[in-house]
Amino acid sequence: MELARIGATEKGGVRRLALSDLDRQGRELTREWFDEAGLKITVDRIGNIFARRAGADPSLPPVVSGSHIDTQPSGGKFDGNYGVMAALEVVRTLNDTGTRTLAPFEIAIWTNEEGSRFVPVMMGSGVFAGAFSLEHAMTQRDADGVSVGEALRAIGYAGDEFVGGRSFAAYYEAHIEQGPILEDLGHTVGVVTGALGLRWYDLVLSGQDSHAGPTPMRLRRDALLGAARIVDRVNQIALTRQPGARATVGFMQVLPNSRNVVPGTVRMSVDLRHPTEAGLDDMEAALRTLVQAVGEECAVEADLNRVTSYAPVRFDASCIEAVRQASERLGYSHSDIVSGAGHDACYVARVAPTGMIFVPCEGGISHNEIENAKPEDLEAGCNVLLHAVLASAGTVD
Ligand code: HGY
Ligand code: MN
Ligand code: MN
Repeated sequence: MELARIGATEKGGVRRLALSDLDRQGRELTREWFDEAGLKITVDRIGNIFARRAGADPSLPPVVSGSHIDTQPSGGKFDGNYGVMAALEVVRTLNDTGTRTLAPFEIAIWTNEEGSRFVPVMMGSGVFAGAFSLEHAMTQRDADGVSVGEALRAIGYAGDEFVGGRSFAAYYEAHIEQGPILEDLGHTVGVVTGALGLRWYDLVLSGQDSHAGPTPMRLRRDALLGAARIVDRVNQIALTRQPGARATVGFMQVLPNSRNVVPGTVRMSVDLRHPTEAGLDDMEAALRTLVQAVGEECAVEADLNRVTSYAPVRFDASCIEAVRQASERLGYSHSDIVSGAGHDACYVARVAPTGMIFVPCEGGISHNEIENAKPEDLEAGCNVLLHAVLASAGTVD
């Protein structure tokens, strides 16, 4: 709740865009808490923060847990932030109980998970896992033309540490489900087995600006008409591939955006998700076909570019089992679940045994300022995280 005050919005949400000064303030506040907990902090070149608690055997690879503190423009208090706070709660509990783990334990805060201000999504964890290069990430620009490198330096988080190149004994991420499944089942814990694959596209439709009055309908090259047809047909791509497929147009710029000008240009996003790679290929083929058809129907040029993607993810069997065992031992109702959302865990899974713990959120609503979760569910997630971490890190008397 204290962290949620940084970037707090009127409606009780949080707007703390990646690499903004609010992100800096959030990083500073969590570092204060990490310092109080006696953790040793390092920052890598893409701004990922790692806060280390010593283990009895410092030579062992650490068990790591964390998430992100950057939010959507109209985000909630819990998306990402909960996972970082849960990892901090694990450290505080280990400190309070004087528990020594055999392996070191680290909290991770990953840079720019949301991919809203800067594409690609899950940027810090993606560089760490080698999904794309540091240079590729650093040169990406936001809508105002500010680069990741400039923004990182402006907030003082262009760290010294090399990005990645080290493995973890295990990585666990606690996160709200951001969908309705656990709440509908009345279950407290989601044992996350994997995540949908994702493909993001930028689409530019180029027609011709013209006067809304004298221009005959037959002569128009209306980019917004094309965009409207594409939005509907993108939706159909998912509706005809249920239950696994998801398709969304979330971003659109209409130019010149004047009520009496036929719009000549539209810039828009397309977000496709599916549980299988073959499913994503099929959806992408359908997208390319429909964009081509609409271009012809509306006499507009269509420039479609895939800007980021990752394959469907399967988490590590031993991490999944550790989460399930902990839920059983603690007496929490639980069910296996595949994540519809992307998470830093999706990239970390490429370089370390990885698992996730979901807890319900109210009405399954997220990426919305009203996002909410019950303290008892958040506590349950922390408890499962603590026991999964102990199972992987081992303890010494
Ligand atoms: O897009 C996602 O799934 C995540 O919220 N970044
Ligand atoms: Mn998230
Ligand atoms: Mn999110």
